[in-house]
Amino acid sequence: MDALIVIDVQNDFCPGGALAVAGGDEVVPYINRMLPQFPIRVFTQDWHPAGHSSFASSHPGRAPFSVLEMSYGPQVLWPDHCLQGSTGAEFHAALDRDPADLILRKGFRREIDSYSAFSENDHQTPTGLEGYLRTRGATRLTLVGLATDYCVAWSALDAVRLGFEVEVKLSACRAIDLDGSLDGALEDMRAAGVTLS
Ligand code: VGL
Ligand code: ZN
Repeated sequence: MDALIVIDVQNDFCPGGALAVAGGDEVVPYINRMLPQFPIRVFTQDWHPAGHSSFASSHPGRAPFSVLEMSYGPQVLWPDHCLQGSTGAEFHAALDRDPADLILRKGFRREIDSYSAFSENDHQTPTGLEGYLRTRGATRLTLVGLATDYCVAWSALDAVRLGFEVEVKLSACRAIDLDGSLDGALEDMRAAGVTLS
């Protein structure tokens, strides 16, 4: 069975948001049209507490978009974004949210980031999404949303590792593209067996 996974289509990743992705809002009409075609629909929501360790503001002297070595590996430090309960954390107003079967929040632990919808950035702590999708009978996943080179790519790579058949619809994704991160992510996804369409 097919599932559509809509990654982080939230105000802060759209133009005017705290971590705006160029053209982020352009994916919305495309995703709205795709939703009715899938029997299983999951939305993810980046959902950080104040003082989250992925925020540059939590590390005095550190600039946004610099990289800090954490216990679990290198972590990009971001501008404050997707604060729990904030307008920036809400889904884009034009995104049809009623069709969502499950809304999965991630990145809610202060000390660790979670790009992937399946596991936190230590690649060990599960979010529970694998169990949800398996018990619903999902075998094939289509991923769309923001951002191509971070949360979409990390989710796609985890999904392949977990044995799902994975397609990323690039026309319904937009990238942050920090220092070649988009090319790197596309290459990693291709090498892992993700279908890019
Ligand atoms: C994301 C950076 C920080 C994403 C989330 O949704 O791709 N990127 N938090
Ligand atoms: Zn985040």
